[in-house]
Amino acid sequence: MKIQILLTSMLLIAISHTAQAAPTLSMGTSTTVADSNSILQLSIADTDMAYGGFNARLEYPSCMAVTNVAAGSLLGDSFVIDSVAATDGATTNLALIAYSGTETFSTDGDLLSLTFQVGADCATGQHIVSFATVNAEPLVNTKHAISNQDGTVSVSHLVTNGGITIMETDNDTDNDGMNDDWEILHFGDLSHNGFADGDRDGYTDLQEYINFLANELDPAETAFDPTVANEAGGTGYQEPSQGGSLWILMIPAIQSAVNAGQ
Ligand SMILES: [Ca+2]
Ligand SMILES: [Ca+2]
Ligand SMILES: [Ca+2]
Repeated sequence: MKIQILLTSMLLIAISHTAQAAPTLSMGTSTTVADSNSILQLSIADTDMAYGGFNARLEYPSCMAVTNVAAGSLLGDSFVIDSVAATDGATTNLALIAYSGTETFSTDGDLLSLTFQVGADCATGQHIVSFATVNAEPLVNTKHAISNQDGTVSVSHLVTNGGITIMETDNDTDNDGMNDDWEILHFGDLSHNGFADGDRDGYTDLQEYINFLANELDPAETAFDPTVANEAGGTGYQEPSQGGSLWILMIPAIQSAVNAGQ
């Protein structure tokens, strides 16, 4: 009942629309394996004013469940966050609301961090996490809404869907310890052997994969990605060689060895 009262009181504002520039609510994406946890961020971009709250109803396959909804970096302590899930056949709906009578958010960034439990029965492939496109209630906007600073006006906005891609397990044809789907996702092919550190962040590609598999975040709370520099200090971190990439040091040595063998 609590969520319905909140939704009704907050979302009546969504009936009116204004000509404000359009911020965008976006669901993040992730890649994981079945029977694991995966975190997606609900973020906002193209902000140009102060906002007092928002609601959204997300839809995703019922083989996944949201087990935690936490405030993102944009929401201060006074924000009330509430959610309720309902499963309808093969799809689950999650109604979310976050508002504060005193604080606002006014810059681009993360609003909520959602932990998805990906069931062992989830098929491999892409699973869309989408914003609802129809109202569940005739009198209020249950799809999604963003309010202005004092909650009196609903702001025109856009939404971008996200999703979770579930990789096949036991899919490592080149026997380098890294799932082939994960390699192709990040590198485009299977040419990497795990020892390189292409993003020069102190974690080898294999270590990035292991940390990713363990749902581990780096010290900046960012997911591991072999193409994006992660914060130093996480599991497996090793100070990168001074003067730049290990590759820069190794390639001349490899080249000279090749030449010597010719
Ligand atoms: Ca592989
Ligand atoms: Ca790296
Ligand atoms: Ca990285």
